[in-house]
Amino acid sequence: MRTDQAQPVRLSEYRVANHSVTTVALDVALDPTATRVNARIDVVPHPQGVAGAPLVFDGDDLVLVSLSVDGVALPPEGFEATPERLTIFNPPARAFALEIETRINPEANTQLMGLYRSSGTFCTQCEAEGFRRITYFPDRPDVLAVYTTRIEADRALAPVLLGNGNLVETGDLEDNRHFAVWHDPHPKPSYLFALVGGDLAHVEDHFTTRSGREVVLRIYVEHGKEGRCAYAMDALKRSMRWDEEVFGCEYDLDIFMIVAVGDFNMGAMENKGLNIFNDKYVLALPDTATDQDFAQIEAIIAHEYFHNWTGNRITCRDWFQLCLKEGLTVFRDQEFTSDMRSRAVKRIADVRLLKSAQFSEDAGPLAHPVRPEIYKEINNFYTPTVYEKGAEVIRVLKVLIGAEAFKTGLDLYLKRHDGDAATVEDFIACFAEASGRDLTQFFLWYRQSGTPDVSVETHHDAVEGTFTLDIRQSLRPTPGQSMKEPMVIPLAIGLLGEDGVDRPLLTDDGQQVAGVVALNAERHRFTFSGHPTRPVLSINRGFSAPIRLKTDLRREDLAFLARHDSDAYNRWQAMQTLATQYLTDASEAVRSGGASPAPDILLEAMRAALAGSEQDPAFAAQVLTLPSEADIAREIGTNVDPSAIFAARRALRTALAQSLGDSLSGLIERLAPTSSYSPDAISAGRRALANVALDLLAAAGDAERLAAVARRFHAADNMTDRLAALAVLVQHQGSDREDALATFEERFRTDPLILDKWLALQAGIPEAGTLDRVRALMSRPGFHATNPNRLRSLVGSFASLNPTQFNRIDGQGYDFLAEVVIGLDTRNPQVAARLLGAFKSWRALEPARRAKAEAALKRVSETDGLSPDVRDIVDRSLA
Ligand code: 0A1
Ligand code: ZN
Repeated sequence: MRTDQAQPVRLSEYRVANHSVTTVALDVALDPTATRVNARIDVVPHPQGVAGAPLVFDGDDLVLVSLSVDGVALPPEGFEATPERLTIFNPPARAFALEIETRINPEANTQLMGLYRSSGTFCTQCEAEGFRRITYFPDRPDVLAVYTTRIEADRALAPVLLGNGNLVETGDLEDNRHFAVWHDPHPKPSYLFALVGGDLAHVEDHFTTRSGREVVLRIYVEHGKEGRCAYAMDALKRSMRWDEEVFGCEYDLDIFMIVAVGDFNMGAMENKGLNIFNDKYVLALPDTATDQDFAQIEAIIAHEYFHNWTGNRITCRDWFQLCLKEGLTVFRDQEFTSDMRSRAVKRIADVRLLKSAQFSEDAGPLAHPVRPEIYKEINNFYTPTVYEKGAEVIRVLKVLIGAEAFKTGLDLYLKRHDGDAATVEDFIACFAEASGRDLTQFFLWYRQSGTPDVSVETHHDAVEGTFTLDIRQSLRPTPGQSMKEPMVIPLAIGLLGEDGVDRPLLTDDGQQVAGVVALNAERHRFTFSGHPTRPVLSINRGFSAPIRLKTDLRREDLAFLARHDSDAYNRWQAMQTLATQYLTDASEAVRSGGASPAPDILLEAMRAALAGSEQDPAFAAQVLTLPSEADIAREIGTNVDPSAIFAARRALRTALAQSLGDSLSGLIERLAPTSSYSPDAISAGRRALANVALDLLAAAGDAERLAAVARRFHAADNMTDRLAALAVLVQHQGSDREDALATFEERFRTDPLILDKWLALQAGIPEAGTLDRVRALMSRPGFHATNPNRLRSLVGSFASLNPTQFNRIDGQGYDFLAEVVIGLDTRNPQVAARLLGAFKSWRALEPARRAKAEAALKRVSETDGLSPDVRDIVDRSLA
């Protein structure tokens, strides 16, 4: 077991491996507690490596059984094998074959890295550094090799044996054993290796690629769950077609497999030809999955599939380049969803996620650049910054150089670097070449952490007919970066006339300009002519840059933009800004005991949005969803009092329920379904709007309205409506809540994935009794405290989605999380470290809570034998 002595790894210290590997033949005899692994590894000294250097391979928790070079066993003085490292002191200075036998215990593997068992199925997870838990290897992404995997097992225990690539041979062995041999012709890094053995069912389909390759598609699941795979399969076929049409990327093996497992640390993994998924992102039927689940399944199936090119065919030179595959693949899956569903609604959802998960990371002690330059534990860098901001930065690039040069650059990248382990520099060079632009300053988006602040002051000169924007940018210091340079920031803009229509953008000498202004210095002035009357500025349209924006727009202007902006994203943003401004003022008033501001303008804007809502229900659902408590806390920034925010938000919701009640009820009636459930985007949008309206309508706690919600809960014929009604009921004390929770539990008691939703809703109840409820749920018999999905649903939801209860003034919320993290760390450090990340905004709290949070973090820090994962997070959090 590794403990907390990790040394930092630095980008500046990258060196090629002294030994590279051309081919790997693995022979794995599966056994629950004693799996034998024979690896034959063809090694060559790297021409750029240190000549005559010892061979050093990585290991983690390994037991060496035997070792030979070119078929001859090595004498004990010729090597050293520890659980963490294999060193051969004088390896041959030419190509040679290394044979390594190790013994591993999948049953005892609770970290879920390397080879482990999930409900009896053998499966692997090798990204980032899990392959070294199977055999000794240069476990780094720039060592690419061709793998052949032979797997054998007891036929009854594991009738299904899967590996990367194409199946080349199967056969029977003595003692009811059997084997399968898989060969993957595409050189790959060890993190993309996978194997699966178990008693699984599958569904099968086919896909013909544009050049005529026939591909078998299979999804493997537990027996009895075959009927829940249809949506995932359909999403896979649409992803394959779309990637050919939009990016020119074609699949390159004869079979593509997805295996769903119940115990998985993350969402899914793009192993070559053999994706392994958290079953939450595969299994779905109308009665078991919400619209949001369907949308997530579609996006994650696409994401993992798209990695086949961006990640697998072109991989990363080292883990500092993680955004090279993740940012780009998120960008690609976002584009896919935009094409499958509504582009504007997808953009809004992505920006919501970026702000809630990434802006908060950037503002706290865990801030790091999209491409970090130092890490202690790479598992802690699978972050919203690398993924979501990594995708945003690519979008910034596209806005800066234009869609055409962007496409040329990407085509060039896919062609030039096919088969490479590449860097972010390699990637950006393709766009510099395609656009003829110097992208040196743009590269700061990868190097500087933190969210740029941009402020805009406007000035209208009625006599001259000019409208001037004075724009300033700044970037606050972040851990390890006290000085910052100005960034290049493209801002898409429009100027609306009194009629709500965009006016032409004319410079002061009368030239018409396109709708993007780019900042590249600390201050800029842009003057537009032809405005005898004051226009209303719409800026950062489509969220063209991931910045925190302050403007001098008045509340009336924001309400005007919410109604008229031709940019749908900015119509939504205007309403959010209006609501956020109101709620920050109202929270401060609650805190100081002053009078709350009048919400009139906001109420009117919401009323107007409601009136037009049926034209685009999915969009309207977003507009009518108020900023979350965490959104408001982020806006306030320092000295945050979660109780005051909650009170202000609840008062606004009550006011909205009272003032818009009739319109909301009418809307809900008109949105009632006329046909049976379908997960398509249009139907999902109608349900989303109805459920947002339902939630608002019940906000005042009116008994009659709550009874109507309870009826809706009992009558629902799909999980979306059932869960939405339950989510409303749990917010309100009383018997309806407990009845509904009991009904739900009774109905879905045998399905842990569905009960996760039930756990998450209870963890989110904003009442003092919730912590006891969460503790009680944790100790109920069906709760497997080692399963990542269970933990995330209960503990993760409590810590991240229940601001008033996690931030209890008595500090018990923090103590609870610390206790769970300490207990879990010895079994699953990765998940423990992720849960601990819920403390990421602790320094922004008001002093009393801040002291309690700090004490809890210190308790974690003082625990003996912490994993490197938790040690890294707690140290950075306290630094
Ligand atoms: N590459 C995967 C994410 C992933 C990372 C680490 C894992 O190990 C526990 C698992 C998955 C993706 O981007 O989907
Ligand atoms: Zn990914």
